[in-house]
Amino acid sequence: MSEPVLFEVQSGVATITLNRPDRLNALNEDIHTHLRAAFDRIETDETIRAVLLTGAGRGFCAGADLMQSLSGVQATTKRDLGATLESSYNPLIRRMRALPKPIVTAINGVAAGAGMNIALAGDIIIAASSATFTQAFIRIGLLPDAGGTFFLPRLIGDARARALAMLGDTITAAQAEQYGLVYKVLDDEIFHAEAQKLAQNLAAKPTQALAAMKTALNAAAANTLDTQLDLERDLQRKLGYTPDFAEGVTAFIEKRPAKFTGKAE
Ligand code: T3D
Repeated sequence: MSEPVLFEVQSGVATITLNRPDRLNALNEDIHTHLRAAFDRIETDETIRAVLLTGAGRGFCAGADLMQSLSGVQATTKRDLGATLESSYNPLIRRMRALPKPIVTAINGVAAGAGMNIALAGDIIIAASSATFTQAFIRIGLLPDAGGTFFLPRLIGDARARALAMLGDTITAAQAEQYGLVYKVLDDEIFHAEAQKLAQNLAAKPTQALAAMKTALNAAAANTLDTQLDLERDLQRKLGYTPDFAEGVTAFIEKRPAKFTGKAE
């Protein structure tokens, strides 16, 4: 049987590929277990400086596996979905946002339900031209979870967020780009190669600065301007002592490309 999650590290990039293509990479406990292991490694391996999360086959991820986790006996008994979110989805979203390394979510195909919201938890979201997005929850009587009600209005505004969530409409990659849901749409033929290139570009950047950006941008959602200015000051103070700041300035003066190590000291 093939692994439900493929994990590969190359040139500072950890590539995670959800790998249940016949189920459009729907999430079951096995996938969550493998994702936890992947993030354990990413968090501790200093050679990993960027993450690429994508899917195998024609789907990115179709959300929770409705056949396995909500079928048969379980569907007829009352089930605590909050417990599933607490044990699997919420820790994943929290880890992705808190990870001090950039995450590219590369949406190669359909992204539905929690699959779409995991996509939105990435730092840079790119989509193949054939990708589609749907907040499928309403079709099964649920609300968007895995951070959907947080990410959607912030990315595309309240009006569109409410409509997508309440109607469960499917939007194309082009619409997602127009709404500001994704950074860029790329042709299917070049998508995987371009996604790798983007992740490798990030892996060669000053990692501490990227980590500080994540901290600041995550905090901005809840902070006042005063608090945010203080946070920027504190983070910039730390960055000023990193070897990558010294290297960046030296390279600028010497008119050569900078070679960043990503190290804190
Ligand atoms: O505890 C908890 O689990 C709570 C957490 C909830 C979080 C959630 O994510 S709830 C939302 C769950 N997801 C959905 O409701 C989406 C269900 N899927 C669909 O609506 C459609 O499949 C898609 C719109 C995603 C794609 O449609 P289409 O026409 O391109 O493909 P398809 O033919 O429907 O699917 C292809 C196969 O994948 C098919 O299997 P088959 O017939 O070829 O054997 C289909 O059953 C399977 N599949 C698709 N989505 C799921 C799935 N199998 C299990 N779970 C799925 N979510």
